[in-house]
Amino acid sequence: MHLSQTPAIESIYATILRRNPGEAEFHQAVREVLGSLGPVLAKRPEFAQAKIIERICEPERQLIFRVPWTDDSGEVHINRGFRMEFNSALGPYKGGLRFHPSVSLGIVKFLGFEQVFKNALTGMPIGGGKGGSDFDPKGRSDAEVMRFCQSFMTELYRHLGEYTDVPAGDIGVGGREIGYLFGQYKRITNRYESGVLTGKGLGWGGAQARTEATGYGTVLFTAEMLRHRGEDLEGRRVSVSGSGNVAIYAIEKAQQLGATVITCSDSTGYVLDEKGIDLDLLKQVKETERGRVSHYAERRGAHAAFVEGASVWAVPTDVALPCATQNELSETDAVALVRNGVKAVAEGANMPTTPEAFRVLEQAGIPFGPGKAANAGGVATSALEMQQNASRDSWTFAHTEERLVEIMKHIHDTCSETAERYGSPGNYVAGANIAGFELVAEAMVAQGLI
Ligand code: NDP
Ligand code: 2IT
Repeated sequence: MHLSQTPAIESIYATILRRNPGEAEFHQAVREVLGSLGPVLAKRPEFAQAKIIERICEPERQLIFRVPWTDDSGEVHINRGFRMEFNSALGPYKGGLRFHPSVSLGIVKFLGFEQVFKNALTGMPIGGGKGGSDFDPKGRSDAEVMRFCQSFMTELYRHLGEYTDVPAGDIGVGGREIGYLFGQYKRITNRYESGVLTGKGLGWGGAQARTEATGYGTVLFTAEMLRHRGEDLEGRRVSVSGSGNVAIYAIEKAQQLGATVITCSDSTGYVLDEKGIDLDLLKQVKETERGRVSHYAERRGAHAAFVEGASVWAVPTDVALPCATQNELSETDAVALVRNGVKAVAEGANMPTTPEAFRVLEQAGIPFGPGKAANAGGVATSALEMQQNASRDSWTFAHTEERLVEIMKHIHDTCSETAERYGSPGNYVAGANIAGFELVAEAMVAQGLI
């Protein structure tokens, strides 16, 4: 399969495959970006001369470490910790931590790679990084999660700093985990360095609207895509996958904009709620009780049905927002969405759409917001949290949300104008990849051989 018509890029990609064996998700993420870069190299030979693509695909630093901890019965467990410090041309490494049994080197590398371009698109001074562990927090007590976080930070702290590397949450890492991680960092370093982590509690350095920002931003991006076609979300049926941080606040913003959100899901199946998701109940089940979406359906009664083990994308909908995890929207799903008349798709999760599914949507002319643009509101608001921490200030929810709205519009317009400038009008994937790449590449060229 040809990446683009550029043999030079084919050869770079072949080398990346050889040097990163078995890292399927990383290969997929690299292939998608490199597939957009042929026209950039043609226009800007200085990037090829400086071997920017080869350098940008190689993380600046890769950390892998042992995380020993004891469970409540005293049994010893050993997990693996990762931090991918991918690129610092635009600012300190910035990106979340994921705690999930599937976390591996290839997953963290793909997430770190995506983060580099996403963070550039925000226009904020943040480089790209990502980390995590194959630790599974599901079913663990608060005390177990705390001991794990303390052990994880006992190794990671030496690599962090508000000017060096600033983690945040991702799958399996929310406010509780950030609290335990921050406490241990402060204890080891004897510094109240607020800006070393984002997603903190509102009473101790966290930013208003950070919890909401990824989901809100995804819907704001979707609304912008629709607006450019003379449409909006009012009265639309929206399908969301996942039921975690991103999904919950995507549902909230879509409802605020007049849509009816009919689905949510977790790894066991999906809920179909034709009257529209009852968000208070979903928050109670997921955020307070850490329960499953099947519990939501049981409590919602006749309005909602829980469908076990099936794909949420089989449900007819106007707008699809995948907000769970990578490769959750397959080619078959995309065919079903198109057949059922979907009008827009935007990725709240990172790389939830397979390349084959994207091709189906592209051929059908469906506006498609790639994760590195559509879900960038989370990390952008993390950068706003860092800004508030640096100035020892704290902004109101309304002010922070206003900034988020401006940022998402800026990202949308940057992608749209860049796609147009490089001959792919309406192609947000090309626009996001090229605009993110140009910003990082220009900084790398200016900073010498780094
Ligand atoms: P949460 O842990 O809060 O929620 C994750 C949700 O996705 C859960 O409903 C979970 O179901 C589901 N899920 C996770 N793994 C799988 C899997 N292998 N198969 C099926 N379902 C799965 O995470 P977030 O909401 O924070 O993250 C969701 C996505 O958004 C991720 O791709 C993340 O990288 C991305 N993202 C997150 C940002 C943030 O600020 N948090 C910012 C930008 C992107 P279950 O409980 O059954 O596992
Ligand atoms: O994928 C992402 O952008 C995140 N998990 C959020 C990163 C951050 O630093 O806020």
